[in-house]
Amino acid sequence: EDRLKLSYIDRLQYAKNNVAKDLLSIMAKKQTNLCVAADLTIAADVLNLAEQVGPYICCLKTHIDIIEDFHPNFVRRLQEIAEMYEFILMEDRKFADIGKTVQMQYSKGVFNISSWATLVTVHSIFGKGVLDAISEVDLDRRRGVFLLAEASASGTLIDEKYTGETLKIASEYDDLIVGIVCQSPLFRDKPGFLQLTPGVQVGETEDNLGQQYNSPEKVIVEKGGDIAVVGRGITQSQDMRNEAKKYKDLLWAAYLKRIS
Ligand code: 5IU
Repeated sequence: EDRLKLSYIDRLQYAKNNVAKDLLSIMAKKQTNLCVAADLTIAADVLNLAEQVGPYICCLKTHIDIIEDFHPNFVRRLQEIAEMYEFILMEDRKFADIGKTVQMQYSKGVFNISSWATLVTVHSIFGKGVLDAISEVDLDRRRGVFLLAEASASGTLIDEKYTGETLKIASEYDDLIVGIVCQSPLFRDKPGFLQLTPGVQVGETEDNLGQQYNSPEKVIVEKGGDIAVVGRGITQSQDMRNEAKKYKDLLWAAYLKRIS
């Protein structure tokens, strides 16, 4: 089966990971394949963003280590908002170290990521040990990983071999892996995995620090994205709620076009 031609709801049966199933259900129910990157540095601003875009997203992606006034109450409130609007929290931590260190970075420290982030991102550069480490922490099987196989940055050092080997690892860990972060229609034969694609903005092609953008339509129809990540396209808007709705509608229309 070609995942690019299947509806999100029809892909539920192929997903092995519980969070992947939840995510696909939410996407179908709310009719959204939009993930907002909450790259703001003040806790109250992130909460405000979450409340405004909540109705239009399937996932909110955080970088918890950029918050200047972090407090455990902040993530508790974020969890409440996520529950209220039915979206999933993803910490874009991009874990990259030996398994033991990642295990501590995941479940210890000030941020205690495993206690609130249902999804996390992981680099494949250190191999399978990292995934074993996260699996050991995830005892109740309600957590998931997006594994990085490509990057949106110009001049990324990731090559085809790295991408291919990353996909092999993902297949071996399909109970933990929810999907792949990439920029092209990889793993078309694996409908149980979701493709998360950042680098999405209307009317921009790049920033001044190496980020490269594609349009919502291109990312979903041509590049194979199942979930598009939009950061500044929404966070820098005067009306974040309205902008999120616009992106949601564009991305959903592109998805309907792709599966038709
Ligand atoms: N992000 C990327 N590109 C990647 C990966 C992650 O942009 O290849 I992997 C993250 C970085 C940022 C968000 O949090 O996605 C994109 O934000 P903007 O839409 O503001 O560029």
